[in-house]
Amino acid sequence: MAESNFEVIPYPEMWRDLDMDVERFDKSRLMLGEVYEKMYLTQPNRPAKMAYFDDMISEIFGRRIEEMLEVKKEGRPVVGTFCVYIPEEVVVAAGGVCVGLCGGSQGSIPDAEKILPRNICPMVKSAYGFKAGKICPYFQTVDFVYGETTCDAKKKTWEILDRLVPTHVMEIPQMKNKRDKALWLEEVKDFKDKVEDVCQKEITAADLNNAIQVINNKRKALQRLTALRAGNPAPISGKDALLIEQIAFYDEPVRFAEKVNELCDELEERVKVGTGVIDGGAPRVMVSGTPMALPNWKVHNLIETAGAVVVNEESCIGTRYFKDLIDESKSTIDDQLDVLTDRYMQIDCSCFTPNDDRIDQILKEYKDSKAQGILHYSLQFCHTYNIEEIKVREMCEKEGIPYLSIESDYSPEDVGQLQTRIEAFLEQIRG
Ligand code: BJ8
Repeated sequence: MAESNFEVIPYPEMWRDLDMDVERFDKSRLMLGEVYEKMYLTQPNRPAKMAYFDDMISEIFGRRIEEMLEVKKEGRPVVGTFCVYIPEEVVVAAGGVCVGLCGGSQGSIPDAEKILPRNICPMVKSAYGFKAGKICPYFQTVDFVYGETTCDAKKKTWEILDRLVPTHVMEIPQMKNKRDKALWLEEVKDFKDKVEDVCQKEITAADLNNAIQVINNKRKALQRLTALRAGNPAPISGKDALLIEQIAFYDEPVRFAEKVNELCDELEERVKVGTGVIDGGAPRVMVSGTPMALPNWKVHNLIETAGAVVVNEESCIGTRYFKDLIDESKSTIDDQLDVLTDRYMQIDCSCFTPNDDRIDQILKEYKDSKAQGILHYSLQFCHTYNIEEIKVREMCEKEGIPYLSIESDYSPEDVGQLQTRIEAFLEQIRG
């Protein structure tokens, strides 16, 4: 195999200016480059248009941060988030950047465990640890963080995180009745006020309408990508699709949509002529459950290394983020916020009760993606997903869908055991 020149580019001076632990962070940079090269660049028959997304990873700690610093210099807001409930349209309407913060790596967990309990969700610990250890340039760049009250681990951690970076919290309702929507609408209005406050600019109806279109276009591009993955043989690997979904949370949205659409043009051609990344007879798996923040590629890598392909992610990194759009026809701020709130209320996170729409949605996506089995993935200590898993399993039993449920964290310790279970699951599909 030809030697690859892949590198995650270092920006030590900029990191120093951002008050980061440069020496330590540089080790993570090297590690990310090695893992990426091994997991991504060795995949056979990748679409040529993945080059843009490879470049995004190589510039993940540099160019995009520079762009965000430019935005800040101009007095526009840079807001960090951890949940797809935070309405990014409002930030974009203010000319700002909404960025999903890091929370998918084992490397930052020891920093968090110096203060947080060990037995909470790894995503929460990882995110907190990135800030505490000063090892995430995104965390060091944001004006403030917007958290939410989706789960106990998150909502209590925001109080502690606020000591390190200004952290505001939106109250997410836990049910979907009329009064819950009314509460959520008030929260969205407060969020808009806060963003306006930071940038000292009033968001107009024209601003918000434009932002709604920008983010709708991003979501439409991701919907198009998802639909193409139904092709057999699969025109793109699940790992590559997951990577694109992860990049959606930090790339500039107009450019990102354009690049995803260019990739989709290539995939359309592939589907037409029957070119795939894997043989058409390979097992097709849908992954459902908790989100996988970058660089959490563990489960997809295990599935695809075992000779199968992932064809859909029913999670907040996947379809839950982009399946719903906002009505673009409204011309007043009040009406726009109303339809925006409607769209966000459709997100079927397991923090809601009841949440049976999610079970119907999983079955729909299973059929649409032409999957042959469902792997339910839950992060350790995520009570809502772990318990909702019961209903997902029951639905799969009723529908005769091959099913595997796994609970995992970011450490490599359970890789051997997961591999054995995934191989047995794939045998069941093949059988
Ligand atoms: S809308 S899924 S992004 S909350 S996995 S931190 S719930 S203990 S991530 Fe999520 Fe918003 Fe819901 Fe989506 Fe808590 Fe569970 Fe951890 Fe979670």
